[in-house]
Amino acid sequence: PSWTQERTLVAVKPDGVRRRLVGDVIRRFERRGFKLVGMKMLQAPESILAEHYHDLRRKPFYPALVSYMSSGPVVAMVWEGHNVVHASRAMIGDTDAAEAAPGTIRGDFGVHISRNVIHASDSVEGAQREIGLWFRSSELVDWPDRGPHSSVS
Ligand code: DGI
Repeated sequence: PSWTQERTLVAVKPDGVRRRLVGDVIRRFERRGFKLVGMKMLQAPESILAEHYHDLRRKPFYPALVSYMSSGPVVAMVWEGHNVVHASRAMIGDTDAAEAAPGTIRGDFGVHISRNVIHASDSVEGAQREIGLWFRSSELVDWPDRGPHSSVS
C-alpha cells in the first residue's frame, strides 16, 4: 500500500496528568501502531497557550480555558504514522465528553467539555503549526522504524 506519513501534536491536559492517564494515552497510540517521535512534560507558558488557542480568543470560555491549561503540567507528544491526524481525532472523540463515543479517550475519561483530558490537532496544517509551537526541531527524533505505519515495508 502507499503510506502517507503524517505527524500530529497530542497533549495530555492537566486534568489527564493529575488523573494518571498519561500511560493509558500512550498505550492507545502505541497499540494503534503510531510512532512516538517527541515527548515532554511542561508547565505550558501563556505565550504558547495564547498562540495555540488563538482562534478561540474571543470565546466566552477562553479565560477559563487558559487558566485550566495552566493549572498543572501537560505532557506534549508528537506521533507519526499513516493518517495519524484523522485517526487521532477519532481516537480522542468529540470535544464534549457527553457526546464522545464510548471507547474514545474523551468518551471513556472525559467529565465535561471544559475538562476533556486530551488535545490532538484537527488538521494536517494545524498539526504542523502546533508541532512548531510546542517543539524545537532538535526535540523531535527521527528514529528508524519498520512498524506497521512505516514507509519502509
Ligand atoms: O479541538 P478540540 O479540543 O476538540 O476543540 P476546540 O478546538 O473547538 O476547543 C478547544 C478546547 O476549548 C476544547 O478542548 C475545550 C474548550 N472548549 C471548546 N468549546 C467549549 C470549550 N470549553 C467550554 N467550557 N465550553 C465550550 O463550549
